[in-house]
Amino acid sequence: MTSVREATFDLLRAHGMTTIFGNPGSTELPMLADFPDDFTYVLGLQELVVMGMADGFAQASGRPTHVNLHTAPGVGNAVGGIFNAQANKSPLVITAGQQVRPQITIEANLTNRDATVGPQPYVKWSHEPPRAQDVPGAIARAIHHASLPPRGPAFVSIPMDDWNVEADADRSAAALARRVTGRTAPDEAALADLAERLAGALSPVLVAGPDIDAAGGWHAAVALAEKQRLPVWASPATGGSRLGFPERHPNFAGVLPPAIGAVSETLKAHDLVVVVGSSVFPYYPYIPGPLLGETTSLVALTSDPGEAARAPMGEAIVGDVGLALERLVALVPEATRDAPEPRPEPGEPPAADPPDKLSGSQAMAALAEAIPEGAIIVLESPSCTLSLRNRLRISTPGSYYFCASGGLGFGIAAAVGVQLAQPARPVVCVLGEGSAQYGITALWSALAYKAPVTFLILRNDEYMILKWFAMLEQVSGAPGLDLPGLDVAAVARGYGVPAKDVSGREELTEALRASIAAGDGPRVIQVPVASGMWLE
Ligand SMILES: Cc1ncc(C[n+]2csc(CCOP(=O)(O)OP(=O)(O)O)c2C)c(N)n1
Repeated sequence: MTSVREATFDLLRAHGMTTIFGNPGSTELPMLADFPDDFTYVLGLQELVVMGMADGFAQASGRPTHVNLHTAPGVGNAVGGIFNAQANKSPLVITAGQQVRPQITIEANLTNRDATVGPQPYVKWSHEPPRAQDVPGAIARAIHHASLPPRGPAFVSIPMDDWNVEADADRSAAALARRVTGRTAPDEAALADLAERLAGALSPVLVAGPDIDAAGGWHAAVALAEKQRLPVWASPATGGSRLGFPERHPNFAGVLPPAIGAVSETLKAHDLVVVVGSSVFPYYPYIPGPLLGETTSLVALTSDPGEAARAPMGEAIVGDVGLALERLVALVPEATRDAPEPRPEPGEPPAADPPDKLSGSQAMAALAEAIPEGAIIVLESPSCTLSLRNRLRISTPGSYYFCASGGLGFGIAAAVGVQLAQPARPVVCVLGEGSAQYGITALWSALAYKAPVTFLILRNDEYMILKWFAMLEQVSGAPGLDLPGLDVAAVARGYGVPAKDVSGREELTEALRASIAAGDGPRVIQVPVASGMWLE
């Protein structure tokens, strides 16, 4: 007899999903019994970091990834991470344990009441199979939901007495054999019209978003910008989970500001804005203004019908952004307009005043000096986000991950997942000491699974970005914005992770170089930085 558990592992194996991220409880043990040798279980010590590790792994591998959570309290802890994974368009297949079927109606201990409601509305599909024999088919369906555009998490709740039931051989075999693809080409006539409008525009501009990277459209985006001589802005950093365009390219103009008024102001000199692979736009904070300049029109190319529908202005063409870009490159003529002026190189970083600590910009300059070609950055440092983008000018695909929802607790965990998916590439995770706390337990997983991530902690003793928001929102006297005495290096040592405190710029550069070169396990480098928002 084949059990539901065996049929499910066969299904996961057939989809190459042999790495499971989880935190187990009594309701998951029947699934984990006789765990197959060809599978790897990556233990996270709290469900938010389980989600973050799987999110990083899914994005950096490009594959659907299985997360196994404990029943209601585990799912509850994970909800912030599910929200993040949805914003990051991460294809996660989340399963959670549930009471045995005979005890759900009487609500025995650990019953996940209304199990499918908990993760809503942050999953694409939420289900508890009506029969044990439906478990493999339900997981297959979750894999397809998670993988189809827009990618995102799907959820299946599984009663713990289902795993040893005899599988329905026919249904399991049929589910295992199915393949579903969703790479759809956009409407040819709409693309041809856009190509014509691009060629005829006086001053068109491209806005490159994260889905270009996820869709493998990076080279086509470069080809389009070069052929049409387009200046290229990155979509606002707030929603920029990945980079859609090389930031050292001469056509690259910078990162769009995230507020309504500032976006339209920045783009107002252009008569045509083509947004690719981004929502229009991940606005935050609210700074009112016109959505676009009076003479500007906008066309968005997106694989996400939701993004197309909810944009407040402009037109949208739905389809795979990689295919759309390749087709547009073929359709547009070589432009004769002047190529855009390249951005100046970043200058000397501004110092702090008084200069008793490094400024965030100086810390980012040290990182830019130390970072080798091909390294991957995972970023969760709100006051240094723009400085990092400006100084590192990352120019290879798949080299930058940031949480598009703004939910903290992604950074450390995602860096571990990214490193496990990309073992040959150095990973550096840049964190504010406040952000680091939400996912701090992932340091244990980094060590346990020998993920040689360099964690750079920028210690400014505060929630700097919230002080900046307080200024913007004209809020004074808010409590809870200072973090005195928070020593992440000491906490890291408690998890067994080697940690070093540094202070000067050269010392920081050297420590980063040494840690990246060592490559034998995670290391933490902590540097005090002065208070401030570091933009350059
Ligand atoms: C889960 C979650 N809780 C709270 C917040 C609100 N929040 C946004 S930024 C921030 C502070 C980050 O502090 P730190 O990492 O030290 O960076 P800094 O702003 O000092 O650069 C907080 C608490 C959030 N974004 N996500």
